[in-house]
Amino acid sequence: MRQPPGPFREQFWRSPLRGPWLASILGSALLPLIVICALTGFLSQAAYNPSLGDNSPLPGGGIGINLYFFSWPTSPSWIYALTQGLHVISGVMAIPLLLVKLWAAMPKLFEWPPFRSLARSLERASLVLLVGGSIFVFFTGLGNIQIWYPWSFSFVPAHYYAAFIFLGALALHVTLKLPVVRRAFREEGVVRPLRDDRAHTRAEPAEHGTTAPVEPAPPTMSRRTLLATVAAGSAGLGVMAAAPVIGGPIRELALLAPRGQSLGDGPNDFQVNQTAKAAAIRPAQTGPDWRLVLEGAQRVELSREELISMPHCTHDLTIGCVEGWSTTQSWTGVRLRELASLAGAPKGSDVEVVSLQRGDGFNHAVLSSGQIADDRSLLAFKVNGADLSLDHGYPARVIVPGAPGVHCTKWVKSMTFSQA
Ligand SMILES: Nc1nc2c(c(=O)[nH]1)N[C@H]1C(S)=C(S)[C@@H](COP(=O)(O)O)O[C@H]1N2
Ligand SMILES: [Mo]
Repeated sequence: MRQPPGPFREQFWRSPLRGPWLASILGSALLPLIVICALTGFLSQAAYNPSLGDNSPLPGGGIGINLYFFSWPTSPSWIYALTQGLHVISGVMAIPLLLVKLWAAMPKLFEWPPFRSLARSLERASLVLLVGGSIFVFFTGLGNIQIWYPWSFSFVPAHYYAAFIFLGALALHVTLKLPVVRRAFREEGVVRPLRDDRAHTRAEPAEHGTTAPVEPAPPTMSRRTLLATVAAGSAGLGVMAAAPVIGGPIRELALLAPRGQSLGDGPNDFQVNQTAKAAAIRPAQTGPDWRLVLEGAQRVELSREELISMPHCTHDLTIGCVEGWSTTQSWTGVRLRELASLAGAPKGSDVEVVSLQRGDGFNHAVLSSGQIADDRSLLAFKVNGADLSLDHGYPARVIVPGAPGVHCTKWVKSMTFSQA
């Protein structure tokens, strides 16, 4: 086959920075972030308690690939805020590294001839899954935290199953490239190339099958400038992603978070996921006619006054949202355990909580017996000493320590206790 012109010729790729060492250092920096992101991603799935009711965000509960094998804990109460925060922070921090890694590997995309041997062809096919999978997983993840869905498929299953493809291809890639990394670090040193300023920057030896250029251009920057720029970008994004997790005054640094604005006022002035308006909650539904319906061995209806007159308590609890923000507030309400016994719930019951809100998947959730049993799990009617605002779930909302925010149902209408 005649070699086509342009990028299909080795001479086209001239950056003196490209080569096995650069690929190795970028890969080594990227790998820990991806490992953290993957582990916390799978934990997020477990946190939904997917075996309860229709809690699983995956169709059919996970079609065979369900890594859920333990009951999500309620302690520490910020566990989900932490794991999901790490998922979003590590994922966002990986993006600049990933982009530069793709740039560094670009000549591979145009290697000619495309079919040299079966082994090489299989490796290249796996690169399609690696590159395509990584772009897909990071792009959809970024879209989700921006609440921006420029696609018509369902986010969670697509993001979840694509992660398997990406991670499978990555495992193969790491295995195949380990000798290359070893050799690059042995020959160039792990950090030695960082000592060279621009004047001393030399291309790595051009060898067939590597990304080191055969006709290097003069350097326009040193490797350390390139890596420092990427590291600064990664760290900057990390701070912006960590700000809404940590909260407090540094929340202002959450320049990437679309929910960075404050909603509500006074004691209710903290992050809102979906406003009452967006959830189409009508004032009449939350007025004096509102009743909380409890179903267990018996059916009990409570007005808000009756709910408030029950024994209640106050706890500082964290809402951790899947989108990577969290907020800790002081919640007052009746223990779920108390409501379970009032309804005559059978021992070991789960509870399905249903909202006044209609439609979307946010309007109900199933909580486990372990979550009900925790003394801090509340049907809250106050926050920070004031009545809940309509946006935070007035007349009453669930708050469960350690649970994903999405299970802390607002505008609760009914709670049905039943044995799993
Ligand atoms: N009925 C209802 N409850 C809901 C939601 C919702 O959209 N509708 N959003 C959930 C999500 S995803 C989160 S993170 C928390 C956020 O609670 P907040 O809006 O009071 O901060 O509420 C949860 N409860
Ligand atoms: Mo959320």
